[in-house]
This record gives sequence, structure tokens and C-alpha cells, in this order.
Amino acid sequence: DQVALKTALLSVSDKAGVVDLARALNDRGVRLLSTGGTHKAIAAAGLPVTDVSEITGFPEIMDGRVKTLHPNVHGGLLSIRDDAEHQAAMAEHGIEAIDLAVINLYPFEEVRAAGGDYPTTVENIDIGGPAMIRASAKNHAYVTVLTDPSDYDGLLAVLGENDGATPYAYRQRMAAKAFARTAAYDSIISNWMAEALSIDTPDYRALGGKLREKMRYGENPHQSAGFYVNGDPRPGVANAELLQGKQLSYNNINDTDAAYELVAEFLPENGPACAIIKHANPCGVATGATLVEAYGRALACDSVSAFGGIIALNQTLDAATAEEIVKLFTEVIIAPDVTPEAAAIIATKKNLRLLKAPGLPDARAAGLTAKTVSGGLLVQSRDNVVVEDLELKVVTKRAPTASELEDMKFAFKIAKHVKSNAVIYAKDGQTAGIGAGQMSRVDSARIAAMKAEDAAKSMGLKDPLTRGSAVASEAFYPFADGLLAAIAAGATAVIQPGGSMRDQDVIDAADEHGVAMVFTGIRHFRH
Ligand code: 93A
Repeated sequence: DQVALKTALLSVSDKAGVVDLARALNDRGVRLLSTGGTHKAIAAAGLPVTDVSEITGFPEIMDGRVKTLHPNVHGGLLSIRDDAEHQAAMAEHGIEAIDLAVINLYPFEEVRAAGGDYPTTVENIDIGGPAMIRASAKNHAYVTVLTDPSDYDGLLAVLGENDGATPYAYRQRMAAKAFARTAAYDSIISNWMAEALSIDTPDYRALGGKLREKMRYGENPHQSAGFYVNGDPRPGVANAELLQGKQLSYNNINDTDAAYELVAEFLPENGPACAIIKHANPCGVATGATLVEAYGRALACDSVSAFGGIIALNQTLDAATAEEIVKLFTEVIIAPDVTPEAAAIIATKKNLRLLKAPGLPDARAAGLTAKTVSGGLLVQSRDNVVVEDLELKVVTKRAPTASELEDMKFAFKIAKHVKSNAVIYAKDGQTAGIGAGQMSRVDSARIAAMKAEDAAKSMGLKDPLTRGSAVASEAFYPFADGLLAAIAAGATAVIQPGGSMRDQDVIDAADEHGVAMVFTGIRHFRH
């Protein structure tokens, strides 16, 4: 099952490492064939290399659109080496066998991400590259195909161990990777076109088209994991730059995404905001006159849970805030920018991961989310509803005061990002207590109230922070009991979607206690 490498075809857009690979192959006596730009790079290094146009007897035509699409190339890649008829065809037409194809594709994802115009993006759809990759991968019984520069060293190691040949199992693995690459490439193209034409049927595979990195493990150490990205240029955890700290884990990425999406509900021009996340749920969210104040107020909500948490900021991380953050063990910080002074302070904690994203995500942007179920995938459009765009309907005798209304909106924004059942108490732009992920809404209300009491104790306040707060429920109260639990905790204003069969019971209970309530008409389940 070993195939000795005699002839290699190299045709790469990403030229990283290709000259070193060519040199190593040449040292092993492998004959090198190559296309225009790749040929130029290899020849410039003084290595012997043959232009494919010599093989095809055809020049590159149509601006390179047709350069390798020729029977002499594809026959060389696809021929069955021990088939007499195939051999006869090769002899008759002067086709030379190609044992190794090193190909990476026109950078469609990058051009798309850079916001290339329509014709430029179209021009970057590679045709010849995928054709060669698929031909080589199909014929992996004889041909080795590499589609990723990070595999060059591996190939050289394999050749070293096998006397210049590749084993079948290795070729199989590389072929599988090659098909994964062409499949992802095409789904990214189809998704781009669907988007460009506003066709509402995006290909779910484009959600994570390309493996960016393997993680050491998944949600638990016995699970394997990888991070797949799709080149979406919109700011988020996938295109944030890791300024310091170790590679992010699966849970880090998941939690950081939750944190950054949540803090992005607060536009920077409306003032600083901070969200602290644990296990994808917020344990504290607050605005403040300054960023450091917002952080302190977010932390105060549940400083115990914030240990080992993820901090997301809606503005540039400054020195004052960094100074406070390093006092507590934190896993990750993500912000749209970082001052050099703040970066220097964070650098004193070398395990603390600091991410700088290229801006804040747009909470109103369309998009897709997906989750697996056995045998398939559930795909839905993103929950991009923001409370400012909703018409809030006052349903109680008492209308909320201006400050209650502000607190209600603040709490409902957060409810969108809390696992159901979600109950959030908030006051003056600060969460007072958050109840998340309970099977009963009453339990969520109780837990949130309990957390608020704990917070008040640790802050030396005699009243729980829920006293005089607004409460948000991400879905309607099916009975009055959940609302009564919130009122018992001291909430004076309630925001909820409404729409229960027993809405009237709930409204009556609110009126009885002089509580103001608004309906949003929109719910934010997050299961
Ligand atoms: O324009 S193509 O679709 N037509 C082709 O015949 C073809 N052959 C190779 N694209 C083609 N390629 C691609 O060119 C490869 O996939 C690779 O990305 C790139 C390498 O070109 P160069 O060596 O000229 O830089």
C-alpha cells in the first residue's frame, strides 16, 4: 500500500511554507510541477520546477481561469496505476502520473470577509483547484493530496519514515480532509450567494465552514472538539484577536460568545457596560458612569459566582478597569479595544486570556443559530429583537415611572441572554438578582431573590437589592404565582411578553399590589 512519490503538482494561493516543502521534495528527488504564481515562487528559490503549461501544451488562458483543467493534469491524477487500459491511455496521450497534489484554494473566504465587491468575490471562486483536489482525493489509492499548509511537515515526516513513500492509511486521511475542505468551500460560496441574493435558505454547513483550530478537549476532557469558522466579518469571538493567554477552550469560546453578545446589547455611545458570564449565563450585568464603575456594579450582583468568569466590555478596556479585574481570578476578558496601559496591567496575570474584537456585534443583525439533535440539526434565525424596537403595552392601572421603564428595558435585554426560565431583577442599570435555567418560573424568581439577598449581605446593605426593582421574565407568566414571588421579593415593575390564557389573573395580581406591568409581545426563550 506504499506509493513512492515521483511527481508532485503544487498549486497554492496561500504560498506559506510551499518553497520549503518544494525544496524538501526536490531533495528527495521528486519532480516538481507547478502553476503560474506558485511556479514563480519555487523557481525564484532556485529549485527545478516545470510549468504545467509544458505538461498541458496549453498556456494559461482567460486570466488563469483555465490553467490546470486539462486531461494531462486530470489523467495524471485520476489514472489507476495497475489498470492496463488506463496505462494504455496514458501512453497513447503522453500523460504522466502525478503522485502528490499540494493545493490550496483561491481565498474566497478572505475576499468575502474583506467585503470584496460582487465581481471580485465571484472571481475568487476556485474551479481548477477543487477539481484537482477532488480528483486526487478520489484516487487516494495512488495519490496523496494536501490542502492545508499545516500538513506539510507531517508529509515530510511520513516520507522520512517510509523511505520516500506514503502509506495508504495516510493518503486516506488526507483525502478525507480534502473532501471536507471542498465541501466546506462550496457551502461557503452557496451561503454567500444566498445572502447576496437575499434568499432565505442559507446552507447550514456554512455556519462553520472551515476548521480553525482543534481544542484540547470539548465541554469535558473525554470529548474531542474543534472550532469551525465561516469568515463572517462581523465582530465576535471568531475574529477576536488573542492578545495574551493560552488558547481558548471549548467552554471559554462558548461563554465568551455569550458574554460578548450580551454586552453588545448596550451601545457604547449610551455609556459603559459590563457583563460577567459563568457557564453561558450572566452572573452580573451593569452600566456605569465609567467602565470601572460598570464592572464593579456587575461584580457586586454575584461576586462569588464571578470567580473564574468571563468579562465582556462594550468599550475600550482602560487601566482603571484592568486594575480592578486583576484582583479576582478571571478566565477571559473580551472588549472592542484595549489601551496599552490596560494591556500591561493584564500582562501581570499571564494565564488571563485577553481578547480584542474588531468592534461590537450588532444585536439587530440577522444570522443563524444551530444546535444538533440526534440525526440532524436544528437551524433558526438569530434572536435579533431588541427591546428598544418593541412597542411596550402598559397593562396595569399604574403606569411605570420613567426610571422603572429604564430598569424594565435593561432587565428584558438581559433576559434575552439568560437560559430559560429566566427571571431578572434590576435597578438603576444594574442586575440585582438573576435566576436562570430552572424548570419552574417560580423557582427562577426565588433563586434570583435569594442571590439578591446574598449580594446585599456581602455589600453590607440591610435591604435586598430587589427592593424597588424591575423584574423581567423572558416568557409569559402562566399563573400569577411567579409574579407574586417577584412582588414578594420587592419588585414594583414587571416586564414580560404576555400572551398567557391567564393574563388577566396576572394583571389583577399586579394591580392588587400597585405594581406596574408592561407586555412586550415578544418572548426570548433560550433553551
Ligand atoms: O482559475 S481556476 O479555477 N482554474 C484553474 O484551472 C486552476 N488551476 C489551479 N483556479 C485554478 N487553480 C488555483 O490557482 C489553485 O487552486 C490555487 O489556489 C491557485 C494557484 O495559482 P498560482 O500558482 O498561479 O498562484
